Amino acid sequence: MKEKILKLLKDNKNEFVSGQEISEQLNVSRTAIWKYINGLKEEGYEIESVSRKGHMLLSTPDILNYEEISEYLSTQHIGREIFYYDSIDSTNIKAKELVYNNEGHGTVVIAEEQTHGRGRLGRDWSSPNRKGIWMSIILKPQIEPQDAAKITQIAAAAVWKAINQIGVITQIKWPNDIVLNGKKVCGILTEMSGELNRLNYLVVGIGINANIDNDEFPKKILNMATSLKNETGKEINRRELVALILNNFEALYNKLINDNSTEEAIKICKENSALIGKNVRLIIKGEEKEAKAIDINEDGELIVKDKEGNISKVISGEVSVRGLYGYI
Ligand code: BT5
Repeated sequence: MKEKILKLLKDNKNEFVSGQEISEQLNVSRTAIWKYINGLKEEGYEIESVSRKGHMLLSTPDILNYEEISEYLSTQHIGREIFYYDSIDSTNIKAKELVYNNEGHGTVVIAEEQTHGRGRLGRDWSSPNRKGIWMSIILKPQIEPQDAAKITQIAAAAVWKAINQIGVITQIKWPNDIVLNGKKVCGILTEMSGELNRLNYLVVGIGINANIDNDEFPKKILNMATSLKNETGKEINRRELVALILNNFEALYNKLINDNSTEEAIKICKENSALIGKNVRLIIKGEEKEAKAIDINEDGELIVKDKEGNISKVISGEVSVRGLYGYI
């Protein structure tokens, strides 16, 4: 109901909508309307309420709840259920809890701030309040556990496409980063629960530095991290970007599930790769190896060639990839 009232106010922005009209159109009591309007005000919606005139929406807050995102959303399943939090430890952790409470495929968890945002291999992910997009998607696909890596490539391609749709051209640094001007603007953390040959569920965590200013990054990552706003000088519309990512993700994900095809996603990852053609350092469990990145195969694995000319596949799980002299 809250969503419907908000839509009515949005359809009549800067005009009063009377309590009577809301009550008749949505078949809800005047007392209930007050309750919903007060709830909206608490969330940061600026609404002027005048007796005998009604309610007028003056401004909407920059928040990532379902009501704001759904305006741009064209998916069937992904993001049709959104759990929205002001501040939580980690959206990936919350998503896993929700799966245990039977939350289904396509549910998305979004937080304005994470107090313990997580990267891969136990690393930290800095997630300042209202400055980025910190979200996790719950998936229950019928795929083999070894295909889970493809999902990270699909997510990377979806993010790349979405950022491209808002006019910014980035690069994808296999397996899980999006970079802009040589610095990281997005990281992806795919976590899986399953047995040897059966996948129970996946949680795809996506973190995007949208509007973070330089002084809001921890000092130790300033040399490798940046935000879309920092690089473009423009404030990013986070709700549009969230929806674009989910729209693209669902389309690419459906191709995997329905046609067993990763073609489009891998094409995006290859054509916009920050690594292919470059000499890189592969860091696996503390050991470093130098190689040239030459391709990404249809399973989402990186193909590299070592100094002796041997070609091998790198599987994403345990590896960090770095440039010879720095982050890329
Ligand atoms: C990642 O790990 O890049 C995966 C990040 C996933 C974050 C999302 S946010 C929503 C969801 N909920 C979570 O708790 N996590 C996911 P990795 O490749 O391991 O990179 C982590 C490293 O990136 C850290 O060790 C830092 O050096 C650096 N880093 C930390 N915060 C950053 C930020 N905001 N921007 C860029 N780099 C960052």
